[in-house]
Amino acid sequence: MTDIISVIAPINMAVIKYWGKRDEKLIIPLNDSVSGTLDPKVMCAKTSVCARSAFEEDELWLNGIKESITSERLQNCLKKIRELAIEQKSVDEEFLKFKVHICSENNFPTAAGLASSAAGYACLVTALATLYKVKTDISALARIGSGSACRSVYGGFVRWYAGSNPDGSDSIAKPVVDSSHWPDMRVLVLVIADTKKHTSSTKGMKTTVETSELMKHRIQVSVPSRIEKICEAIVKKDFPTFAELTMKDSNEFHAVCLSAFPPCIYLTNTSLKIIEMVHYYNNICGTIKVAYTFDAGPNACLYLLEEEVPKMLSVIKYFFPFSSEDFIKGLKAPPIKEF
Ligand code: 2P0
Repeated sequence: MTDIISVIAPINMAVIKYWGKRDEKLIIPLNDSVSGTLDPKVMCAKTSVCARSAFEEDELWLNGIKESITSERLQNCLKKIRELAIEQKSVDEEFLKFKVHICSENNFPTAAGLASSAAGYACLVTALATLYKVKTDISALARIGSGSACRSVYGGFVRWYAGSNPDGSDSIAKPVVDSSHWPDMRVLVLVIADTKKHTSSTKGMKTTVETSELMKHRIQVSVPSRIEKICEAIVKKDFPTFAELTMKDSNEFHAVCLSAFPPCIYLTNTSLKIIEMVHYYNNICGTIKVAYTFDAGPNACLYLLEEEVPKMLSVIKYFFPFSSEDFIKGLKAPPIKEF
């Protein structure tokens, strides 16, 4: 039997965005958020961990390249899991002295607004918790690594509760519905740029919280008014309501980013053209058939039902006749499935 634990975790695409923390260190958000988890077979992170007496140091490899393991977030995750293992006496004392080697890779662009840290940390903490045999809420552990990672530990649609406890103990993710609930839901990811974004989400949200006048309205009024409605729309499989709320939240999130000083600009001209294209299509259909949403990057994520996929692909090819294979490749995103 091998002593290597390997885990895969999918990315998630928020439909009500997380943006802004009430506690930077514990990664506790200012607002609840909701996301759909994608099929891990196509866009996922894979992490393997192993602890052995022969290892001299904790070490980390990311996409085949040796990286420093000193990142505060990574250290916090390791520390927390080892503390839980001591508390729960889940492994023997000898094992706790072993150093750990971590190998993680993504099969999609890293840090280009495609939730790579979410999948990465969801994987990492699940693998480490398995290695150290600890029993705990995995979403809370993942949150310590990267906020949105807590939503990637469940399939289907997931809600991350901001919670109100100062220690973040109630800031956890829970499924809204599992992946079998809406079987014809599809996600198309349009890869516009696979380069690293210039303002990280962590930095961007800090600047926004500190400087944006519009942020207060988003946290106090807009998000609370949308969150229950979108969960209800998901439960009822009410696509037009779901889609309208998704687009409005994406638009507001980017407006809020633009109102930061200096502004956080994530959308490009191509992103804006996609927004126009979707509204053009929905207008022709006479009802909302497709929803766009953009994270902290230019890549578009389209939520739509399976019957719309061929029609939407034709429209995309009409609007973007010179789109490269890479752009098209992104269109083959799978249905949301259980992770
Ligand atoms: C989300 N994003 O809800 C939002 C929408 C980006 C835009 O969660 O500082 O990488 O690690 O908690 O989780 C990206 O933020 O930031 C994100 P940290 P994270 O998906």
